[in-house]
Amino acid sequence: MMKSKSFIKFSFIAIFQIGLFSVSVAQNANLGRLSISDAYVHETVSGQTVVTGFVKIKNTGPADKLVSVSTSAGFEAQIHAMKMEGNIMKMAQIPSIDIAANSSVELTPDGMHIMILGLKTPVKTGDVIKIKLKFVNSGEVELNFPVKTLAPISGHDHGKMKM
Ligand SMILES: [Cu+2]
Repeated sequence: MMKSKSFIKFSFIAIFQIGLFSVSVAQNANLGRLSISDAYVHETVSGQTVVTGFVKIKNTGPADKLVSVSTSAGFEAQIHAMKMEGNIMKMAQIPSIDIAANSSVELTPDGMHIMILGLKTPVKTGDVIKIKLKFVNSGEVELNFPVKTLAPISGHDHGKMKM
């Protein structure tokens, strides 16, 4: 009896640690001729079940294409772009992101981004979400997307400075 109980306990701890502290996934990756860097997601606010992810992709090889994103952190991950509808900026799902030969593509808050829908638990600064990126030519890689706070960190937002 004692043996099986402690076995269950150890199994539980092992699974728990794999989920939280896996170090096999990096924040930057080289995948074929692609170098992927600066991955992050925005911190969620209370009640928010979507989160946006951003990353830089530098291609020193032939043309490639980001064809899918996936994560176990939410029910679904999509590739999104911003587009103007009248005077309103709206986001819409797009099927893929072209990465031209010898070029760089940056996913940014005002441009193309990764959108995770149905986030299972809220995330805050210090947390990490794993997102898998799949490219048509270079294959796939899973990256750590650390959570960054939404507040501006540069000194350019003078509106929020106390005078
Ligand atoms: Cu979006």
